[in-house]
Amino acid sequence: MAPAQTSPECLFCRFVSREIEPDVVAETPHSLAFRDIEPQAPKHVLVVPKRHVENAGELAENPLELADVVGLARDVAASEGLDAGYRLVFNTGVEGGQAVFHAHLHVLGGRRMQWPPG
Ligand code: DGP
Repeated sequence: MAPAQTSPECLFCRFVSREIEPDVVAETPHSLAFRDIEPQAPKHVLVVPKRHVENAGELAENPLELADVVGLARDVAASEGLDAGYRLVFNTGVEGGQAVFHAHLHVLGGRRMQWPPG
């Protein structure tokens, strides 16, 4: 897998390097999971690739890295006790609701999710 590359301007890269310490839940050599600062559900964790990629589409160019992110999200859901279910979301692009342009997978749970999303 490609070595981790960071972008000095990127908030989530600064979390990965621990220049800023997020509330870390779990990590692998390639992915980091931390609590969202604006939780939208009782449990809300973000899982990011340690390498700087802008969005989920770019992340998909490296299937092993994508699988690592999704696998860590699954493990976080289990460790957070989300046995009844949870939602995984990649907001992608401005119209997709993406505000931070370092790919991140939202893990949301602890309440019944609605559909369609807003
Ligand atoms: P998105 O809209 O998909 O780009 O989600 C960005 C998420 O990042 C949003 O749910 C809030 C979260 N976030 C923004 N700034 C911070 C921060 O400083 N710390 C943490 N833990 N989360 C942040």
